[in-house]
Amino acid sequence: MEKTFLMIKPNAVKRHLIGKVITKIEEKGINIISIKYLNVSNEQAENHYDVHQGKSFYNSLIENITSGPVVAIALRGNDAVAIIRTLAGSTDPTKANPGTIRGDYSNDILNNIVHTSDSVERALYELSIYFSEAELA
Ligand code: FUP
Repeated sequence: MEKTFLMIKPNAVKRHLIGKVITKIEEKGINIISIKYLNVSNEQAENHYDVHQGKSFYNSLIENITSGPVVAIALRGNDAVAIIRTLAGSTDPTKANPGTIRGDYSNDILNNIVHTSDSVERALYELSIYFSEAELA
């Protein structure tokens, strides 16, 4: 069993898409082990997007993710990291397939509905930014 991390971003929360995103996850058979509605602090945002520091879109990313409440979700399942990446769809809205979260709900690379971890190691790191060990047991 793998753990992974998914965040429903502020723009998607404002658009009332929480239920639709969670429905796709549940219908796929990946289990929620912990879930939080929260405002991301600047420190959490900087840790979350550490790999993008220095890139042209870094400041927009930080501003975006701290612009309103998000839903942070810890998930577990067989091959959960890859399955949730595929369910999220391509980062590029012109390539995200219909049926995926981004394919169905996003036409904008920045307001792309969800963040998902891209490896098992990265998932554990990102989960630790938003959840305590006890919350992930
Ligand atoms: P993903 O793992 O699919 O969320 O995508 P990346 O890690 O490549 O990008 C992280 C975030 O940066 C994405 F949510 C969108 C944003 N981004 C841009 O705004 N512009 C770009 O050119 C690339 C990424």
